[in-house]
Amino acid sequence: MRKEVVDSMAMKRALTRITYEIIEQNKGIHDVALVGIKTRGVYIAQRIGERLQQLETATIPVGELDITAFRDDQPVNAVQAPMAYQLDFDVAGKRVILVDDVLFTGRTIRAALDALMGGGRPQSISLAVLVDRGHRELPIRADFIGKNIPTALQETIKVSVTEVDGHDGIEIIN
Ligand code: 3GP
Ligand code: 5GP
Ligand code: MG
Repeated sequence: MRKEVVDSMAMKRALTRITYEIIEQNKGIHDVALVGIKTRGVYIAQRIGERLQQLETATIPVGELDITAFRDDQPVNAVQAPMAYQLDFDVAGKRVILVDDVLFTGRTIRAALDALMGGGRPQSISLAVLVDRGHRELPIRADFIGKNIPTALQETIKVSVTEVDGHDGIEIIN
C-alpha cells in the first residue's frame, strides 16, 4: 500500500523553511558549505543551495558524498574508498551542512562524518534531512528537519525528486 504524505508544494515549503532556519542559525551564510549525500540528498542540497544564494546574494559551495560503500553494515570495498570520499572543495574552516533525504538508523551520517573529517577540519558540521523516519541506532540527530514521519520498521519512505523521478513528493510504502 502506498500513501502520499507530502506533495510537491509541501515539499517545496519544507525546503524553504529549512533554508531560512539555516540562515538564522548561521547568522547568514558566511563560511557555509552544503554537502549532499548521494543520491537524492545531492538534489536536495542543490535546491537549498540555490535558495540560500538567492536570499543572501552570495555563492556557497555545494558538494556531494557517496558513502554507500562505507556504512558499517556493508562490506567495505577498498578499491572504491578514495573515490567515494572525494569532495570537490576544501572543508577546512567551513560550517558544513550535510544534507540527506531520509534519516533512519544514523549509520549513513556516521560514515559521512568520517569522510568529512578525513578531508580537513571543518569549523562545524550540522545535518539537514528532508525526512526523519525514526529508528536511530546511533546518537545522531538532525539540526534541520523537513518532516518527521514516524514509521514502522517494515515500512519505507519513498522520496521522489524531479531530477531523478520526474516529480516531487514523499510516500509511505508498506
Ligand atoms: P537515495 O540514493 O536517493 O538515497 O539506497 C538506495 C535507495 O533506496 C535510496 O535512494 C533510498 O531512497 C532507497 N531506500 C528505501 N528504503 C531504504 C532503506 O531502508 N535503506 C536504504 N539504504 N535505502 C533505502
Ligand atoms: P540510515 O543510514 O540513517 O539508516 O539511512 C539513511 C540512508 O538510507 C539515507 O540516505 C536514505 O536514502 C536511506 N534510507 C533509509 N531508510 C529509508 C527509507 O525508508 N526511505 C528512503 N527513501 N531512504 C531510506
Ligand atoms: Mg539517501
